[in-house]
Amino acid sequence: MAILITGASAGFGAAMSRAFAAAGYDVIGAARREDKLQELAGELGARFRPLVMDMGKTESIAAALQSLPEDVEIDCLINNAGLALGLDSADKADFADWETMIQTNIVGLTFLTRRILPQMVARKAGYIINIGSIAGTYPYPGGNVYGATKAYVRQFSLNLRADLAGTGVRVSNIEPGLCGGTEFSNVRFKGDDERAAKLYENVQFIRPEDIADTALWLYQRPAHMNVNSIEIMPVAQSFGALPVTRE
Ligand code: 8X3
Repeated sequence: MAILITGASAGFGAAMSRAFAAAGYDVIGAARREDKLQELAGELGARFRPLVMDMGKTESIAAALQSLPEDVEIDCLINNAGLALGLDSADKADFADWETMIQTNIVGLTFLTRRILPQMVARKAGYIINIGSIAGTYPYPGGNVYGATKAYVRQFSLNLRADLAGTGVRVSNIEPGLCGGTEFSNVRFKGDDERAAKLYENVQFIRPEDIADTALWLYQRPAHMNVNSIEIMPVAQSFGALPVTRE
């Protein structure tokens, strides 16, 4: 039995790989960057199997799965790979960025889930843990397509539960808010590391280890218990009033 974690080369994915391996589980860590995966393999040893996979390309996902030994059973799929690109308003955003987010956050996640589910249903056990976002629930300026992809992940998670009734397969959506210590904002701001760093200045943000703890806690709940969704913010982040435009 193994835990398949996408986006394992950094951030939440690397932290979850560490947490699950430390808890004694075999981890298959999937990502594009083989050198990063090999580094993690060097650190985690035999419990960690690197799997080179580009979540933005369904052919790459299919080929990576094909390369796994036939007897590998995946008991938990953690759909962590995903990205935000840009924070421009919808009339100015780069459509290619939108396509990339849709391809990775929606199409890749959906394709991989569809490929893994039959073996879980056949075993009448398994767990899909999706990494959504508070952006899937709360709109914010510039969140446009990123938030929409995460709203998809939220509803897909809930609808999976409807389809999987009676199979014993569990589904949870973890919805993090402001998290530091990942490449998320460096990717979003396309290498403008100063802008990314500003977001986390003087804030006690959520850390990848917090999300990893949560994923492990979910996985270790008894088989009869399903947490549908879990929304996590730093104490420093809360809600604002809805803006009103006055004439
Ligand atoms: C990450 C949280 O608030 O940057 O998904 O969209 S946020």
